[in-house]
Amino acid sequence: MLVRKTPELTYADVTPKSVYLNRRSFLRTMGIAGAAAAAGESLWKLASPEIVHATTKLSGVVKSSYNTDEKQTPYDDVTHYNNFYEFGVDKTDPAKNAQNFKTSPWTVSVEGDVKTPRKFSMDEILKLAPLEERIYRHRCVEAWSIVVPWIGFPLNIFAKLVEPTAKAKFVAFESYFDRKQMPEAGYSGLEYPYVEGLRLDEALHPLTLVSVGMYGETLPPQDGAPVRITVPWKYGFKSIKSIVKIRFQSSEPPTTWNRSAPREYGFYSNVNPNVDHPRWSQAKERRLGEFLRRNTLMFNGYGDQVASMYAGMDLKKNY
Ligand SMILES: Nc1nc2c(c(=O)[nH]1)N[C@H]1C(S)=C(S)[C@@H](COP(=O)(O)O)O[C@H]1N2
Ligand SMILES: [Mo]
Repeated sequence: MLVRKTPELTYADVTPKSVYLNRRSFLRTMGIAGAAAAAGESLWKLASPEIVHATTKLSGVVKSSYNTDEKQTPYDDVTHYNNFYEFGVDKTDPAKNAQNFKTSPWTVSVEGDVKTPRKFSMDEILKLAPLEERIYRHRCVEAWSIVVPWIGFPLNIFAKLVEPTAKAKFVAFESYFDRKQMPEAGYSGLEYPYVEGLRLDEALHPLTLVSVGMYGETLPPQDGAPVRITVPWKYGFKSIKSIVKIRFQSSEPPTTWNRSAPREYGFYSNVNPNVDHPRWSQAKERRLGEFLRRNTLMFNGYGDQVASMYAGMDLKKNY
């Protein structure tokens, strides 16, 4: 079984240099100038396999009141330093291996203990609610962090449409999985499809976002196209990518990393600088593109909004 490596990030690790090196060797081996001319494509586009999957601008995006004013992480870092184990375990793998991921047609089934279960097409999802820009901090359990301008709407919009019954106490999420499109998945040692879950109150919290875009455009495949969940006060692995199912249910759903290593990853996984990972400290983090580490904040800095949901809970036990 593959386990996460101890995060010993150097500056080189947070600079996706390998991407540029790959681009250059691709150029050399392809004799690209001729190919580009023949295809009527720009040289740069043909030489950059990682931007084959086109993103499109999202219009009518409104500003949100939940934004951090911290400096946004450059797009190139957010799209070339990813965890998306279905497409490989190295941080630079998803940018390379997810480009031909087929994200259309796409439907998300919202089901379970609800009055009116419904399947939503991507076109429907894009029109469900005003799309907001949410500039969130994102803290990976591996002690790196990013600031991303997501585009989306609160997950509670889905709940209003399907009306969970009194039985619903949790929400389970499931990612798309297709071994043919994700041949690298086998190397990760994880069970697929990737699954995650939230308690009902966490899922309905206004900060919990259904993300359909970032940096003004639709999501690139390596960041979870065409639709993912973003939960900013929890470790990054709770923010499940490329979802096809949202299920309201009475029992606590299994989650991928908890299944794989229950001693290391709990169900709640709230960002908590005071609870070490069994193999490393969570007190500090490295913002991609920065050299000096910063202190990790309780609930990733969203304590004012979310701490009351955990009142009376022992967060050392419920990690
Ligand atoms: N389906 C799926 N979702 C996933 C993952 C994954 O491997 N598969 N990795 C998680 C982890 S560990 C992190 S840190 C974030 C990374 O999101 P980003 O690449 O958009 O920054 O996605 C999360 N969602
Ligand atoms: Mo992560």
